[in-house]
Amino acid sequence: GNITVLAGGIGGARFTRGLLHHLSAARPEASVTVVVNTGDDMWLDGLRICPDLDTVMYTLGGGINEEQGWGRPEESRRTSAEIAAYGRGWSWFTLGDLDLATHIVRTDLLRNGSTLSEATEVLCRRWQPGARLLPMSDDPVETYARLAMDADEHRAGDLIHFEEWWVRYRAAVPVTEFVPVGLAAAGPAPGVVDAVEGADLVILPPSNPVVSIGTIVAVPGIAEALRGTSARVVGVSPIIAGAAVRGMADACLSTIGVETSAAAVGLHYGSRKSGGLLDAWLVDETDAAAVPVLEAAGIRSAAVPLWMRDVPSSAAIAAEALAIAAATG
Ligand code: GDP
Ligand code: FO1
Ligand code: CA
Repeated sequence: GNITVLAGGIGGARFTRGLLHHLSAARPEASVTVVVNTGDDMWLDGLRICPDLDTVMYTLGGGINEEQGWGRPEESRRTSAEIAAYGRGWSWFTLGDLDLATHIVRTDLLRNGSTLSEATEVLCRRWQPGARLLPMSDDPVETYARLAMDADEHRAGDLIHFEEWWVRYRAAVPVTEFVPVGLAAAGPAPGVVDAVEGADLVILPPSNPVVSIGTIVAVPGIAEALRGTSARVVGVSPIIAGAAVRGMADACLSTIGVETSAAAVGLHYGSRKSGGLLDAWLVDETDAAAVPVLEAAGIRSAAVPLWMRDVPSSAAIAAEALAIAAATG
C-alpha cells in the first residue's frame, strides 16, 4: 500500500530509512511518500538552505554524515572559512563544501522559476532516496523564535531565525514563542494532501513535535487532511524516559507548555476520536506506564524499544508501527 510519513530532519530521516529497509523484505510493493518540514529553511550567503529536506535526502540516499546526523561525510570547510574571512555569513553555522553544491543547485533552480517541489525532485534524481520526497509547502515558511532575554546583539522580544536559536544558542536562551513566518498564507505542496488522504497508513515518526511535526500540521489544509483520511495515523514518540533522545526538543516543548514525556506529547497530538491527529502512539519500553494513560484518552498505545541505534533497530520500530496500525480498528 501507500505509506506517508510526515518528517523533520534526523528523527524523521532515520525512521524512514528503517521503514524502507523493513518494507524491502516484508512488503516490496509498498510505496513511501515523505512530507518534509521546511520551516527550518533560510537564505544564507545568497543560498536557499533546506536542512530537513537535505537530511532526509542524504540519509535515504546514502550520503549522510552519520556522526553529525546532517551534512555530508568527509567534508571540507574551506568555502565557509573564506566567507567568514569576509565577515559575512553565520560563523557558527557550517556549510560544508560538498553540501554547498546542493544549495547552489537548488538556488539556481529556484531562481530560474522552479518550485521547491521541482527543485527537490531534481536533487533526488541524483540521490535516489527510494521514497518520494515532498516539501510540506512550496511557499516559503520560516520559523522564528522570540527571545525572552538579551543575547549578543539581540534584545529581549526580538525574533531570531530558529536555526540561530538552535545552532548558535543550542536552544539554551529562553524563548517565549515560535513564530512560523509565512505559514498562514502557505498551502500544502502539490501531492501532499493526496498523499495523506490517499494513504493506507500515515506515520508521524519520532520528529520534533513542535518545530518539525507541529509546523507541518499547521500548514493550512494538512491537519484537515489528517483528520479526514481513512488511513490509520500512527505516531512514534521522540521522547524516551522524559528526555529528548538527541537534540534539545525539550526546550521546544517547554516553550509551548507541553511536558517532556511520551504521554504528554501523545496527548498533545490528541486522539482522532476527539478531533486530534492520532489513532495509535508507540512509546519506549521504559515508558510503559504511559500506555494506559493514552488508551484512556482514546489512543491505542504500546511500549516497544524506540532507540534508533542503527538501521535494523530503526526497521524494528517501523515494523511495530505497521503492527499497531493493523491492530487498530
Ligand atoms: P531535526 O529536524 O534534525 O531536529 O530532526 P527531527 O525533527 O526529525 O527529529 C528530532 C527528534 O528526534 C529529537 O528531538 C529526538 O527527540 C528524536 N530522536 C532522535 N533520535 C531518536 C531515537 O533514536 N529514538 C527516538 N524515539 N527518538 C529520537
Ligand atoms: N547543525 C548544527 O548544529 N551546526 C551546524 O553548523 C549545522 C549546519 C547545517 C548545514 C546544513 C544543514 O542542512 C543542516 C545543518 N545543521 C547544523 C543541522 C540542522 O540545521 C539542525 O540540527 C536542525 O534543523 C534542527 O532542527
Ligand atoms: Ca529541523
